Amino acid sequence: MKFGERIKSFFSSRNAVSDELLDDLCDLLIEGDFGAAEAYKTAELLKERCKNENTKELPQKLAGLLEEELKKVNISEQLPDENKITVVLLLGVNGVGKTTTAAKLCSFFNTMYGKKAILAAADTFRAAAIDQLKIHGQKLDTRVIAHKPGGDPAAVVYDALEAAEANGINLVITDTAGRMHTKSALVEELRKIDRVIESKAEGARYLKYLVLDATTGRNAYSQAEIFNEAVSLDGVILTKYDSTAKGGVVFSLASGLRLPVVYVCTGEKYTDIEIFNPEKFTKEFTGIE
Ligand SMILES: Nc1nc2c(ncn2[C@@H]2O[C@H](COP(=O)(O)OP(=O)(O)OP(=O)(O)O)[C@@H](O)[C@H]2O)c(=O)[nH]1
Ligand SMILES: [Mg+2]
Repeated sequence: MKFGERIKSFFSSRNAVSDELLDDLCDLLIEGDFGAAEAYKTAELLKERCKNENTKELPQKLAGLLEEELKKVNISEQLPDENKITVVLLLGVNGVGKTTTAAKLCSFFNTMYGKKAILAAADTFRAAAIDQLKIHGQKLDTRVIAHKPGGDPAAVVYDALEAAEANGINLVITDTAGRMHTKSALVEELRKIDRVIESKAEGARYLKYLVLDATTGRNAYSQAEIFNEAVSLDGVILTKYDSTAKGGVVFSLASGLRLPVVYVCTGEKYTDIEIFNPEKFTKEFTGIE
């Protein structure tokens, strides 16, 4: 059952607003991957906004509250810029979908904005990762800049920026190695990539996105906390939202870390990516048609 169905049937089985209802709602939100503090805050706000005892309006009111929270984190500055180079750096733990997302973004920008990209294979850790990106590059008719396995990821990014400049391409999408949050190595490597981008593509629209697997629930929030502290993220790309993912973590990312979800991926095809839509997402989460 989709989580929205759960919220919907929760409200339809209750007929009066009470403290008990709000407590139960709090528990349900936590089950839906909310953090305890946000679930409590949401239930409290909902209580304040309930002027009468009628439960009919509750789903809409809850959706309104949640949507407001999401709209506090703005993504208008996150789309590729016409006048300057855009560099997208994809980060995250193993297997969340970084490489697939790099290819999807490449295809998305091309379809939506007619933009050609260069893909940078800065996951030099696994030999297969380089080939995986090259195959995407062939399918998408997109150039992939790669070095040998074990090479310096920052050098790959440097070469990708050079190639972009030389070919008049103003979009570079960078895949990176999956890593658990072993902080020091992560910070060191990313700092080096950062320095390269900042000196080589001065004034670029530089977007650091954490790729999060929606099915990992609250664990996704901990990953965001750690990566954000280490490298100050611009946003999140939520993958695998096509399966049993509940999605409540998206609201915590917004209210707890002020991090917007920028794209949502719902499958393995290149077209299974869209710009995050707070209204649509909230409706799905709360089961409102
Ligand atoms: N259903 C579904 N599968 C996805 C999605 N995104 C990626 N995948 C699958 O998840 C698996 C891992 O994807 P990758 O792109 O290789 O993940 P990665 O983060 O690059 O992995 P590492 O490089 O090993 O860290 C693949 O089988 C993808 O097809 C998605 O949005 N939905
Ligand atoms: Mg990968």
